[in-house]
Parts: sequence; structure tokens; C-alpha cells
Amino acid sequence: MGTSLEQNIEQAACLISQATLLVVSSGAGISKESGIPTFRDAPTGLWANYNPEQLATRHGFRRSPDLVWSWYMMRRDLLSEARPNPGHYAVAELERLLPRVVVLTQNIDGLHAQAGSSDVVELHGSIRRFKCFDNCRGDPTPIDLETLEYTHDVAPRCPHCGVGYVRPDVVWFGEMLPAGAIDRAFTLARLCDVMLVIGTSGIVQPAASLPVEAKQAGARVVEVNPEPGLITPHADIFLQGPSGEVLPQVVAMLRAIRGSAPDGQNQTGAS
Ligand code: BV8
Ligand code: ZN
Repeated sequence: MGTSLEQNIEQAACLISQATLLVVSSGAGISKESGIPTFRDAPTGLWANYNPEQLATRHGFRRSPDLVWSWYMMRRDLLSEARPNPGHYAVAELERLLPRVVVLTQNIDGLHAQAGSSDVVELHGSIRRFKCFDNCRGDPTPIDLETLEYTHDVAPRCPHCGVGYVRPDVVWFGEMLPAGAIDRAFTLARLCDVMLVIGTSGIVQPAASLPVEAKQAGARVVEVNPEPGLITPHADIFLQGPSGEVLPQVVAMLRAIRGSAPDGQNQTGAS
């Protein structure tokens, strides 16, 4: 008879309460309850006949700049109505309950920061930033979309060089992750006592290797996901359920444990 979700949540909260460095590793699933479709949700509308791996590539963009541009404009519009959900707020709350929390996210939606998380590593960039496809003034050549005349249907040209297209400052398939981000992510994965993996299918590399690295370096791994996947075999504790429901319960349990901790328990901050 498997232990119930409540027992697993209590076990996870107990584990997390002892962490001097908690690393949260999140994927598209944590933003699902904010109304942002995940990559596994089949694309709808104009893009129904494409899969993200075709659209989120340099090749895809070069071949059909307007199609890829409009896909990002649609996703950016979705974001303008999206708000962080209880899962994002619970992650932000962890910072107030633990000595040190760092969030490594594959998401480009900026919702962790919006919910109050203060140390977020955006492994795959951000849909809120744009740059010149040709990096005409260095990599990246930032472009402020608000200074441009543009439509959702036609990819605009870079205002600096007039030749390169404007593109989102995200990491496409086949592109390197920002050096600083990936180095810091793996360093933190190897340093953390606990890694909390939320809402990721564990398919996309190198992000999917972070929990494996953490485990190999001696960390304990807690996974939150409505369904088991590639990460689950590496998890010490698997909390099966939507993160918007499960994470607030973990935080409530953690508050109870902290509340009962002896006064003045030293909060050693990790480096
Ligand atoms: C690189 C930004 C190397 C853009 C993204 C074979 C052929 C070709 C390439 C490769 C290959 N094998 C490996 C590769 C490399 C490739 C890769 O991993 N491909 C995969 C498809 C096999 N990786 C790369 O190309 C990376 N770069 O390797 O460069 C290199 C070396 C030398 C020189 C040059 C380059 C770059 C990868 C980054 C791609 N960019 N995003 C954009 O967003 O538009 S990836 C994008 O997809 C996301 O960022 C995320 O990483 C990924 C989606 O994964 P998830 O976040 O996990 O989301 P997913 O939809 O898959 O799953 C959702 C999960 O949520 C599910 O588990 C579900 O159960 C759960 N869920 C649902 N509801 C909830 C929930 N969870 C909680 N609560 C809920 N309510
Ligand atoms: Zn340019």
C-alpha cells in the first residue's frame, strides 16, 4: 500500500526544512495553472501542424520568420493576461522559510520573478526580451520592442542594422544556453542539499540533467508532477499532483515544522 500524498508531503517538508541550500528546478508544468500551455500540450491554431521543436529553432525561424514570430507574439499575448499561480507563490515563500533558495527555470514567462522569487536563473532566456537575429552589435544586441512599429504577423527588422530580423531572446533547440546560466546551474545542482523539481517532463537537455547531477553529488530530490516521467526514477520523494495544489501544502507543512523549531535556530546562509 503506497504511502499517501499527505505522508509524502510531510516527508518532503521535513527534508526541505533541513536544507541550507534548496535549488528549485522548474519547467512548463508550474505555469500550466496560470493558463500557459505546456510544450506537451499540442499547439493549437496556426501552429497546430508544427511541433515546438520545429518552431523554436534558428532553422525554423529562417525558413518561416513570420510564422515563428507570430507564435511568439501569441505566446507573449497569453502572458499579458497570465498571473503567477499558487505554485509560483509557494516557491517564492520558500525563500522566507529557508536560508538559501535558488530557482533554475526552463520557462521563459518570467512568472517566478513576478511571484517574488529573488534569485531566478532563466536557463532558456525570456520572451520578454528581444534581440537582433544577426547580433549586429554583439551577442546579444538587445532591441526594445516598444520603440518599434511592428505587427503580430510580420517579423520586424532590427532597428540597428535594418537587415537582421528581431527575434525573442530565448534559447532555441540547437543553440547553446547562456554560459553564465548553465555554469551556475550545474554548480548549484552539485552544491544543494535538496533539489525540488517541479513540472518538467525531463526531456530537454542539458536542463534535464540537473536533478541527476544533484543526486550524484549527494542531494535528495523531490519531484512535483501530476504524472511520473523521466525525472521520477531519480526522485527520493514523488509528490503526485498539480504544483498549484501540492506546493502550498508543502509550504504550510514547512511553516508548521519551522514554527515548532527551537527559537533562534541559526539560519546559516550558504555561499
Ligand atoms: C543544446 C525556449 C547544444 C524556447 C526551450 C537530438 C536532436 C536534436 C537536438 C537534440 C537531440 N538530443 C538532444 C538534443 C539537444 C536538445 C534537446 O534536448 N532536444 C530534446 C527535444 C531531445 N537541446 C538543445 O538543443 C539545447 N541546446 O543542447 O545545445 C549545443 C552544443 C554545441 C553547440 C550548439 C549547441 C537547447 C534546449 C532549449 C530549447 N528551448 N525553450 C521557447 O520556449 O520557445 S525548451 C522548452 O521545452 C522549455 O524551455 C522546456 O525546456 C522544454 C519543455 O519541457 P518542460 O518544461 O518539461 O515542459 P513539457 O511540456 O515537456 O512538460 C510539462 C510537464 O509539466 C509534464 O511533465 C507534465 O506532466 C507537467 N505538468 C502538467 N501540468 C502540471 C504539471 N506539473 C505541475 N503542475 C501541473 N499543473
Ligand atoms: Zn541588427
